[in-house]
Amino acid sequence: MDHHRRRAERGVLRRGRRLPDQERPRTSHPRQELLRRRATGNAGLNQNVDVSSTASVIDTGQVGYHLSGWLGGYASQNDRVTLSGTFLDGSGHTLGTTTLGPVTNTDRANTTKLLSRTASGNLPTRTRTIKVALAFTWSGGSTTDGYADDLSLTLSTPVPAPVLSPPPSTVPRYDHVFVVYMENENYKDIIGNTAQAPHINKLANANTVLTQSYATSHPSDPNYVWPWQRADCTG
Ligand SMILES: [Ca+2]
Repeated sequence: MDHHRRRAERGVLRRGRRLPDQERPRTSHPRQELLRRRATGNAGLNQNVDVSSTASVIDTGQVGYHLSGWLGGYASQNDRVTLSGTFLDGSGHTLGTTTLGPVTNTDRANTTKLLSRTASGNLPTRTRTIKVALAFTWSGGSTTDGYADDLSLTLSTPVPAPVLSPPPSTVPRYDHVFVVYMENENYKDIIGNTAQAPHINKLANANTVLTQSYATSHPSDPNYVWPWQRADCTG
């Protein structure tokens, strides 16, 4: 994400390059990060874009925005998606909105596909935040089949990244950290096995068990190095 271009966050919605065969939209548009919801019901996804760092330019009233996206749905079902941008002042009050879609089943001629939708204009003066919201509306069937892809919000002026000011930490430092490795037994053979491993289970029950921590490879040597490298520690 550069300072010219802000994209809506994907977040809780499933993303992927493919849909199930029976629901794959027929479009020549190359999908990169398709958004859809799987269960029934409505859903929303929001991202607040802080543009306060370019306030002085916005307040001239000459900063343009361009909101765009590919919106669609499944067959004759009217499951649909709306993309909106809400312009907020420094107190969170709404100064204006712009909306794309929804693309209804009628718009799609009851076929499964995505259609391009765009909106442009000038930011209201005093805009400090742009709330980008994606709203999925369920109509029928066993899944919510509104689709959205290639969502983009572009401003005509650079937006420098806001300066972050982390609060001072009040967490005390550890004087020492001891790590004890025990291996050659499977997790399930130890945790819960109070008959053969009463002490480790007592420790586990009284403290924290990292249930999503996994070995990186076999044999064991790389596992001693991996926790201390400052790379991806999620495995
Ligand atoms: Ca549906």
